[in-house]
Amino acid sequence: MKKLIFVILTTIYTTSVLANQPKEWQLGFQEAASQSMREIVNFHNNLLLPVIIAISVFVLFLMIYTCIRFRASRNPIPSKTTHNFAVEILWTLIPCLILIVMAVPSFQILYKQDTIPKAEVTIKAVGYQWYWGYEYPDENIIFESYMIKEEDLKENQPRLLTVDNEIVVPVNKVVKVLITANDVLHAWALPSFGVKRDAVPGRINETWFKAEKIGTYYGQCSELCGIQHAFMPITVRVVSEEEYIKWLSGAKIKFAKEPITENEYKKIASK
Ligand SMILES: [Cu+2]
Repeated sequence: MKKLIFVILTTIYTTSVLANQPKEWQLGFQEAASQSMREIVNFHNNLLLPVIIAISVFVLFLMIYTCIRFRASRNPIPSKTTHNFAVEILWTLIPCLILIVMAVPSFQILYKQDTIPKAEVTIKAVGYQWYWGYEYPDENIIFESYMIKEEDLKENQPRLLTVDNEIVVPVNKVVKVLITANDVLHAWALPSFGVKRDAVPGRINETWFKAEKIGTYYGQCSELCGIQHAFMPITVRVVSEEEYIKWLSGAKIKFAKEPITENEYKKIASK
């Protein structure tokens, strides 16, 4: 009994502390933290799920009905019908109509995600075997982001998802992400933002998100890219505008891409 209470308590506790990462025994999506993820979740919950359940129940009913009604003892002389015009038209038309009904909202969401609003922060993510490299092209910032090994994790840092240098972005700002790779195919994916794009060597893909809540969000490389595919997580820390500016001034010195002059250093440090 004590053990059971402990398990229930730890489940509730971890749920409230780590809100934006996969949870044990999780069903469904991670909590949405952007408008586009909310739309994806609505589409799934209010349209896809009912359609899937209705079709499954209907097919199950047909199978059970056929097994009982047309079993050998009840129906000794089977029908030899091979064609039925009306039924064939129906079982072609109805699935087509269902697909069209699903396609309309689905395309709406897809095209909305594809149109990138004016970006307030731009980040370039480069996939390497096996870590992510990030650049803030407008801020002269470049750094690498490696997973922290299990034995080095601190308290509350999730296993296989925590990195040494995370991306920091301001809350409620449009962040454009330019995605590419340096060696093989990778994919930059963040479930809470509803974002997933392939990282292709020699090509730049674009995506965007606007995080609505302050917090830490976790994602992973989502393209089988080699032996350490599972060990190149993505961590995004969403912070307030002031905190972001503070982080920027530190990062501009720590992660400077082009060497900065003494004057520039003083200017950044004074902020
Ligand atoms: Cu990868």
